[in-house]
Amino acid sequence: MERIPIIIDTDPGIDDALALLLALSSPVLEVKAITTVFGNTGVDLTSRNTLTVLHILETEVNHIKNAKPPEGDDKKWEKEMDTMTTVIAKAKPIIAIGADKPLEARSSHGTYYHGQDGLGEIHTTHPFYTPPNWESILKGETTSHLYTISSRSSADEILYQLQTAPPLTVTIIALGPLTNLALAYKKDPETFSRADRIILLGGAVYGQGNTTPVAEFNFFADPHAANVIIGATKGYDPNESMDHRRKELEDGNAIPLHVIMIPIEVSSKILLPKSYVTDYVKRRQSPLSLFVSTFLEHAYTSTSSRVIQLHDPAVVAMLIDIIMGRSHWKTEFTDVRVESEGYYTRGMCVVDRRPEPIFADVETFRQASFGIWTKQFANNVELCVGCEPGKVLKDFFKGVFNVDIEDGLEK
Ligand SMILES: [Ca+2]
Repeated sequence: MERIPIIIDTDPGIDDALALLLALSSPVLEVKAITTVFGNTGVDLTSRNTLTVLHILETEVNHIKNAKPPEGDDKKWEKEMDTMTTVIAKAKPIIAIGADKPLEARSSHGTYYHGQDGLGEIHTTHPFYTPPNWESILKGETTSHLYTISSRSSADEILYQLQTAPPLTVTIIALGPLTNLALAYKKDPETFSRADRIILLGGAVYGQGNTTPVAEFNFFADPHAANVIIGATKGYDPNESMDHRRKELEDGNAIPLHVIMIPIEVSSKILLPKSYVTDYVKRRQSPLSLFVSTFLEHAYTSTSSRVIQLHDPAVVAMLIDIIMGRSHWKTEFTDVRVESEGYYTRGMCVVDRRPEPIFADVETFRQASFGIWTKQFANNVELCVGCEPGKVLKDFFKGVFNVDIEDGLEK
């Protein structure tokens, strides 16, 4: 099967690290670039965590190659190991370092959950996981055979990747504040709209936020950037043919973005129980499983909970499901607006759920509210409204750890 090229914009981050592992292990995805951004912690540390994940994967591949297969299962084991090691070894993505602060808002980090270093203080408690020379690697002074450090910023690297790939072929996976994407879009909307689609984790649309009563972390962290990207869906028509969209791009026009948005109400239903980490992950005693169970321990402890929510891996899982033709997700095109100016409502998503007014001239009625709720300003986001959490969890375990669980339950 041909692999789908993707750019992952990310702020690792505990669940970002899990999402990266799922993407890099997938035989249907080709990770062209990983672009880092501030968010869960500062961008220097989210970049260090990105390198750390890639180094651990290499250690894991070497471990697998030298390991003995379980008795009586040689052939199946060999095939699965061969697939996994080939996919990971092939990756060699470009890594670019991006924005360290939001476009306009005051900076805010998610260290209350992710730890000061973004990975549950793993670099302090287990310093052998930290790639040696990570600072000189990020400065481009030391090279690595696992990845290439870009001389461009994240925003410029996103534009470069989109410019050099055929139009409407690259999917952007956005797992952090949308600052890099917004900078790229504002700089060159024609090139940015060559992305096939953007799938993002962000926003609280139906219920409560996880950072304020009404805002999810990524949208809160940079509400203006969220506004830029969600606002760029204005006029998106899901029924428009790819040929027509391609023609518009060839004529040098920017086209409305196809944004698929997974809000926190959906991702928070995908729960990873602590007992699964103990039973399926830690027990394997491989470099990757020990690394993952170490930073997850911090997440369970900091929340005093027996489950954690798999927000960011949901985005990667959804793309894999789309490619595989699985229907674990339900979406609806919706006019979502993002509050960027509010004091108490920064990063809040607003959807007009009122029934259609009874006036004969609805647009004139809507003009009364400064005209901002008229059709002219309507965004068109493909909003995720539900998923099958057990199936997503099952695919996550199979993809990252090659472990079979049955629809979220032990097999
Ligand atoms: Ca994230």
